[in-house]
Amino acid sequence: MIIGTAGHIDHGKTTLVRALTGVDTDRLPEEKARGISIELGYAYAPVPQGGVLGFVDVPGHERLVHTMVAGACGIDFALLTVAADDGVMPQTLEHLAIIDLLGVSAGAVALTKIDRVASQRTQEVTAQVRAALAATPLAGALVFPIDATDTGCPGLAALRQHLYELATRAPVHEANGLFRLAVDRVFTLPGHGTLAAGTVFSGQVRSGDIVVVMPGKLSARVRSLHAQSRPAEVGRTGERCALALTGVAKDDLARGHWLADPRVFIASNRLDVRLHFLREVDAPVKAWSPVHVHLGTAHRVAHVVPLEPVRLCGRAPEELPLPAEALKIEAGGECYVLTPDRWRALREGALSALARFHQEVPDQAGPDAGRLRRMSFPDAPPALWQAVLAQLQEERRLFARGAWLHLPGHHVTLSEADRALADKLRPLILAGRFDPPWVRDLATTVRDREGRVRAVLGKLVGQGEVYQVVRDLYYDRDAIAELAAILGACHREHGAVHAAHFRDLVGLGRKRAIQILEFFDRVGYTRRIRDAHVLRAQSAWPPAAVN
Ligand SMILES: Nc1nc2c(ncn2[C@@H]2O[C@H](COP(=O)(O)OP(=O)(O)OP(=O)(O)O)[C@@H](O)[C@H]2O)c(=O)[nH]1
Ligand SMILES: [Mg+2]
Repeated sequence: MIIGTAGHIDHGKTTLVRALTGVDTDRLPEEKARGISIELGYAYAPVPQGGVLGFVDVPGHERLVHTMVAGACGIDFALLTVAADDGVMPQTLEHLAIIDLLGVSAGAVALTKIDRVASQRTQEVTAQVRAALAATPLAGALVFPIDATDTGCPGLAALRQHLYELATRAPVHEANGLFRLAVDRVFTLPGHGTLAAGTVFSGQVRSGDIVVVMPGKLSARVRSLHAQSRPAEVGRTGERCALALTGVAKDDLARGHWLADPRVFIASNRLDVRLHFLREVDAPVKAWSPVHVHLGTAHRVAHVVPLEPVRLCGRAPEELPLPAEALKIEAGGECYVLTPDRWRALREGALSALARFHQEVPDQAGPDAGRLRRMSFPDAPPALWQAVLAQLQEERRLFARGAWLHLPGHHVTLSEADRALADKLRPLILAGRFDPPWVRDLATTVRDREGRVRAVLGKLVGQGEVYQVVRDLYYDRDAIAELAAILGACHREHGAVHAAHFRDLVGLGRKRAIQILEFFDRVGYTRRIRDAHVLRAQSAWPPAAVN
């Protein structure tokens, strides 16, 4: 679990982290001299039940809010620190708002410096803090009265125990998705070369992996890594990691860069965002208003171009002209506004990914729409992707055969020997109807190698003659059409299709019934909603390629 401090300057954040971990995170001579934090500080403490508490200590100075945001961007838990003498102060509220905007919904409050005030004041400030938290996701956070200079203070022991308990119960981050880490610190160590540290936002990284430095596209190899301050083979989502890199120098990297799987990012100087205004915001946001953008650990100055009227706390919306060249694409009930460059990049990207696919697997008819999207623009909204493919089809630069997309001129050819084998296989598969033989059994019957049977069936998939429901299990197109009709009728009668019902209708085992339903989801005929499958709007069999 990564815990980030938050709170007004001088309220005891660094002192508290030192009391909890034994580490003084104010390392710079300037920090020592001025008695304030300037840079982000990092400290770790083992949890007795296993695991590690990671702390990111942020500065409270009002001019260092950008540093605070960089530190807070990867945290799971906010430790809001309020000094009992001062009470709630401007950066208490500002940091709280930032935590809220970052979506951090877990936290606790350390009410420090209780040794300096009478107990009545402690109660007063507790009430102030409760009021400040009331409208935020931290409303239920526990408040721990603490003297952070006294390591034997009972409130400190209670806070530590609370953090241990939360850390052992904290949900494990899903480590799926492509790797990306927001760099917040770059340094060198003798014998290790350049090191970059930060929180892993998604995926995982191992030593030996190639990562790119974005923006910029420099490649680096991960020589070794530390996760949560310990040597590790793999670093996962939610962990703070330091990567020792070869192929880049210290000056190639800085806070604000991402280290990522080479497929994650396309650098851009434009960004679509949904603006959420804090209650206190009173400044009008107009076309081309300058703003500070904090994204991960990066901080940039940018201009806003509102794409719809901006509503500010009940005031009448202001109207905004779009740039003259902006394209409006209506798809799937949404309106997407794109620059012509972006639209062109989506179209050309689809075509070049398809060309690559044909080159790599010439024996296959082509990918389906979802796969092509994942290969080229995994983040593109499916509805927008549908519009891209529809236009390419209209222009006859892309064609669909069943669910498979292909470029003009691409077709899968069957040799005479392939066709002879196909003519033996198809009747066997057709005879199996809803429970056809597996590749292994087919190979035995026709006395040929499994690999060859698989290859020829793959080509028949491309011709739309058979469908692969799961690996090594192919259904004849007539059987699939029959199953699609049963599914359609069941959906019309009940409004949704459940596995148990479908199993009874087709007379198969539960596992196979589910495999067939998942096949129909995959090819876009149906869509899964919790444990039911529903027909997509205007679904017909065979499905249109664009889904
Ligand atoms: N008496 C007393 N002093 C405290 C307590 N907590 C912090 N201090 C003192 O308050 C001063 C500021 O503490 P820091 O921990 O540096 O405060 P900070 O919130 O990290 O400050 P910035 O990082 O600059 O925002 C130091 O002199 C601490 O010794 C406390 O609970 N009791
Ligand atoms: Mg500090």
